[in-house]
Amino acid sequence: MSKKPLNIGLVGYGFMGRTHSNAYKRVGDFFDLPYAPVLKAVCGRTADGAKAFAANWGYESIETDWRKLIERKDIDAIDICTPNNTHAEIAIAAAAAGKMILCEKPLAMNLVEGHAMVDAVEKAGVANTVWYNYRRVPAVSLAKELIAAGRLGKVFHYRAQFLQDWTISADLPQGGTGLWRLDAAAAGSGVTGDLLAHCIDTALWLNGDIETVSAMTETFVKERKHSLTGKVEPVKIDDACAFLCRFENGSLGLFESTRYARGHKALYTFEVNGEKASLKWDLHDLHRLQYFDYADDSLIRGWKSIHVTDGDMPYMKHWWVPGLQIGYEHTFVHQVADFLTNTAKGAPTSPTFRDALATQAVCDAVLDSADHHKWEAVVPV
Ligand code: SOE
Repeated sequence: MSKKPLNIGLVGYGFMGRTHSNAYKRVGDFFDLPYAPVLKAVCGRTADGAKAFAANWGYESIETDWRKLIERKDIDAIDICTPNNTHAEIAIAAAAAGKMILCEKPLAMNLVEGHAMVDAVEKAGVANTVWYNYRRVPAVSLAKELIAAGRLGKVFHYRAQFLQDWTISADLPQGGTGLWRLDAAAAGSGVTGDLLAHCIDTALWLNGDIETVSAMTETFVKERKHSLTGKVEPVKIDDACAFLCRFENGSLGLFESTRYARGHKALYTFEVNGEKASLKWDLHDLHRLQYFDYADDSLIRGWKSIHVTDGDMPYMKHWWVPGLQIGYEHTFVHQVADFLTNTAKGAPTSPTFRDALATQAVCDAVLDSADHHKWEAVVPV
């Protein structure tokens, strides 16, 4: 297939800038695609930092003002990897300039901003996607196929957790590079927007819409020094959040996330229980899907551990040989592969901004519920 260059302009170059850059570089080696991504420019606030990143990852040029990047005629797609409080402004300007947009999660700081972003990309008619990468773990994509094929039957329960422990120390400052996730002004929320958003995105994809939620949140460390101001300031993010919910299909949901689960670095797990079968997945063992089928002969009925590496399993024919697994970074490669394939056909790549707005609506309802101590309806989007 002849490949058209697709010039990428990356805004922000932290952890996510690295995962995305790696994906653009590797995708063409493993997938036969209509476009070849070109690392055209990286934009960061300091020229030295952007230059060092560009040299390391092979970007051709740098910018220190994202507006200049968006104005450039030689940029086709803007990839937003900046803190959450900048997503809306950058995305809306990029859409107005006719650029394709790949935006880090969560879509926005809140539903109001999210709506403005969806309006902007839909009005401009530009290709858009949000990097909820865990959908594209092959085992998670397999879970989607099994549920969509009706193998679980009626779903009764959906359960998810995302546990971390990196903010337990009260000495950890808030704000600034690397620590903006603790600063409500930059992040919007704590674990709800950062971690539960992943769980919610997967849940909506696998199990459909959520109608109502009842949540509680806690901020365990009430004040932290702010890295930028040097002052001790109140902490306004949620350090932990748990919520119950009802899905439109009648199933009950139970979600929990915290950055205070000592011993857990990034333990994302989910389980779905249906009338005919159940499945569960664990990020620490991401290439396996656990599956229980009640139709099995009763003498050998039990949980199967499916090693998701065969060529007929989602995405796996592009990689090694059956039995050899892939990892976290490949989820981003898969998203780029899908984005380029779909975009060439004029088809959307889920989660689109509109899909991600539905996750935003649940996050907003969760935070409102925790504030008001009552059940909240999720605003349909
Ligand atoms: C937070 O520590 C974090 O990096 C999230 O921001 C990511 O979205 C998640 O995938 C891993 O944890």
